[in-house]
Amino acid sequence: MRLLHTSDWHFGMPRGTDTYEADQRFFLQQLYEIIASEHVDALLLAGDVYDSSVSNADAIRLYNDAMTRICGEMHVPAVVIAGNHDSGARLASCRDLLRGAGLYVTGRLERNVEPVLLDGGRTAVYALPFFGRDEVAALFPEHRAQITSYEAAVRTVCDEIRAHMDADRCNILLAHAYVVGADLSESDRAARVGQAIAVSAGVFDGFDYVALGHIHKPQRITETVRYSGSPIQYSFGAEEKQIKSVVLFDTDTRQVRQIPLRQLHPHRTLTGTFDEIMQTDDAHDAYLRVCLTDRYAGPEVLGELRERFPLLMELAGKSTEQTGAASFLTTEQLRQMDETEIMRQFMREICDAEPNERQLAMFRDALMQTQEEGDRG
Ligand SMILES: [Mn+2]
Repeated sequence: MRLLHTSDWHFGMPRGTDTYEADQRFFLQQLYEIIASEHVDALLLAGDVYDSSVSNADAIRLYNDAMTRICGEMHVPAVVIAGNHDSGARLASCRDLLRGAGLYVTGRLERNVEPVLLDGGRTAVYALPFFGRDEVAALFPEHRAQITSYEAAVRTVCDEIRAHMDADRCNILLAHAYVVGADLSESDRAARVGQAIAVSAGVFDGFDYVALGHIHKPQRITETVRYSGSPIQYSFGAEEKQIKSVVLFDTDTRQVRQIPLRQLHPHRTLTGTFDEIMQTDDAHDAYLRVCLTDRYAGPEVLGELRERFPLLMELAGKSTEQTGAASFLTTEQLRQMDETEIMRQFMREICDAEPNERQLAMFRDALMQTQEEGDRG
């Protein structure tokens, strides 16, 4: 059978004062076409359906429309897990009822992971939502002493599945996790801060295909472990160059194929003098950030640029250093910063101010707690 792997839809993600809804609808249209033209038998959605655990009405409508179309009208079953951005309880509401409609949602980790059986029982999908180390320790009290790291927690869960798995089936694992060595983008900042929950790919040994979510760049980790990546470019920098895609996995041939997705509005950075940038004539459809080399990033300049480029999202000029306005970090820079530096940078970008001592102390407390508990960072 043919499984389509996707993740990190992030419905409801803000884009300045606007949203990505038009981009997300454009993606869904392509998804429906791919499901039909590639004769997809089931959809695997590896978490971060929503951008926020308190998703707004527009985001919920988008998810509702997608699942109604895929499961209800196209009669293609979908297996969905909650990511760290989702509220597992909300996502899995009415889950028993929805199974009857071909929508299999897992919001919370359970000790006995019952697989979703497809293709007359020839394919088994084990669906693991994002979980914390403490949850695993509570579910497996007899292993509590060994669960000293997040990786040990994930291994405990996978060992339990492997112990009950039927080797005659094609065994698929659906999970939301950060695998050591995965290549990050700027929209993965949460993952970078959550280094404490990184696991090695070896914990997923034994499955025929591991459909991962969490990291937004599509990438192959091993022969069988893969990130589909987000369907949409959600940040500037490295993500501008990524060709977003969904992954087709054939359970009979075990072949994997990436199917590229078009972007309604690609992210793009233009660097140059004001005149050079005003003369760029192929950037009208792009979400833009502009770095001026010869002018200050004042309101008049912004107004002029906006008139020519209505989708301008970020502007930096000569004065950036002094005013603390929008700053741009490469993934490489992000990698070299520690958590507190990333937080400082975040405050500068979002609040236009340095964090005070009280905020820094709160952040350190929260960070320490996260690292101790291996909690959702
Ligand atoms: Mn994500």
